[in-house]
Amino acid sequence: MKTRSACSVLAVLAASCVSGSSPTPAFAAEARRPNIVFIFSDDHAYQAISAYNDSRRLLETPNIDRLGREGIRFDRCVVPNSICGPSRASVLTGKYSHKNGFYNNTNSRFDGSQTTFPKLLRASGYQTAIVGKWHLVSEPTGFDDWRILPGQGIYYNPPMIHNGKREQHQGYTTDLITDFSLDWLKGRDKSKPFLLMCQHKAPHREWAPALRHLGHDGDRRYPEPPTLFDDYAGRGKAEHDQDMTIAATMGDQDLKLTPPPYLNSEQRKAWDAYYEPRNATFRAAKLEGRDLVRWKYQRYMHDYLGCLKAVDESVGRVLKYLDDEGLAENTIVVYSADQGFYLGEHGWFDKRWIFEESLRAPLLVRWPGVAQAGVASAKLVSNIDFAETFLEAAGLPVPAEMQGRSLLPLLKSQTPADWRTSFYYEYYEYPVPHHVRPHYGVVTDRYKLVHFYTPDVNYWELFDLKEDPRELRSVHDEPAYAQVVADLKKEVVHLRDQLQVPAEPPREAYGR
Ligand code: SGN
Ligand code: CA
Repeated sequence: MKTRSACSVLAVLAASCVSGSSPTPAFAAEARRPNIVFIFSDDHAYQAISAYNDSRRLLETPNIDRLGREGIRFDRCVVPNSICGPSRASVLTGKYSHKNGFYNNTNSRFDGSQTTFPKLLRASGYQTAIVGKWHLVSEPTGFDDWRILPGQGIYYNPPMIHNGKREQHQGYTTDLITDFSLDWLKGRDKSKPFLLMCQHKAPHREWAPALRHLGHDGDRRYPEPPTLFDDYAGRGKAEHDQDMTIAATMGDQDLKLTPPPYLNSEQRKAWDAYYEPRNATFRAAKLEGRDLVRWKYQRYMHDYLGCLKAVDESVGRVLKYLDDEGLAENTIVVYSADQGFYLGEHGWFDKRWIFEESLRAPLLVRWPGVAQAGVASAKLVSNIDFAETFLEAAGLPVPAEMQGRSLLPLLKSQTPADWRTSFYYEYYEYPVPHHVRPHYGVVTDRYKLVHFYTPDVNYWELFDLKEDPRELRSVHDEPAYAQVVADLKKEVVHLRDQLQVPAEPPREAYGR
């Protein structure tokens, strides 16, 4: 229940926690408040988690899958704005981009004075830390300890910023983020509950795997998605006009035809030993047309999935630590990513669209004794719900300004009768980097209504996921769907009103 304004919640909690050493009466039984380990990767497509049973079976992820076996797998966790920073801002604030002010990755800056769930947990006596990818421009607030990658971060030998101080590290970034996360856990004050946000850079573009994972697939030939050569017929100009295809947009560094600049000489040797002979074969073959796209797709999959091998190992190391320390029972472990990602569907990589592969993030939640084990939920949930879920789990009131809903009843398989059946989506960043036109729309179990509205391109589309799960044909203008269109247009208006979406986004929402 949303009871008080954010400010008053913070004020009450801060006032009751000033002494620091002795717990407040309300939270005297600290041992019973659950710890929270939030593992968040960047651009991890659900298609690349074996627990999600994608028909291509691209990768085995035994450690992430364990969370699904011992907890809940959410099959329709959608994001409000499918790119990195905006998604992270929504996780922290429980609010849409138009409310937290972080719209895009080109000119937004997170206002760290806002209420966030880590701040509220911390004020109530939790120890809080974030390690890894942050990507919100301003410095983190609400954490006792933060160690982040500057900007996007790099895959090897990354600089990091530790509580404001720049450090230089050697090694593979996913491993380092895991090491620092475990170090923090080991050094924490064991009398307090904790929140650890372990946030990977991987498997973000340019998909550079750990050296030990080069060749992880034994030169396997990956199944292609049925829409690898999509011609975008049945959809409008926005879909035709994007700049995110494997065919045209992927560059030499993405494809490892040129090595990344950040490797040291020893790393470079191992890198070249894997890529050089394969690149030579590729160059000699002088591939063109579809054969070239096919080669790029295979290289992309080797690299993207290779990155995920290390992410899955990281999850394994964290779970082992919780097991070894006897913490697993009283710790909520969440695995999710900032959005979905295209693995060749529609010929694409990247994200941004309201369409399924980019809209849906993976979400697995384990909370022994509370969350049902081995259950899959098809309910419409969102990362906008995370903040409220964690606050409720910690026994804290939820600020009225938050726009999600706690997932606690769903974890217990007690879905409230009035659980949401529609979700509002809005994407802004345009025209760079991928020329995906701004759009907003509404998503339900079965339908998706979307409006592209730039002056040069202005049209609505409707997709019927039951008849057309791959979203290849807009049925917006088909008479048989007139009633659905009318109902969903009403629903968009209703949701925009409820969420207080301004009639027009501010100019800066689109970025540069
Ligand atoms: C960022 C974006 C990617 C995008 C590149 C474009 N990630 O890394 O989606 O491909 O920029 O690079 S995000 O974290 O901002 O969402 S560029 O070289 O084409 O400009
Ligand atoms: Ca991302």
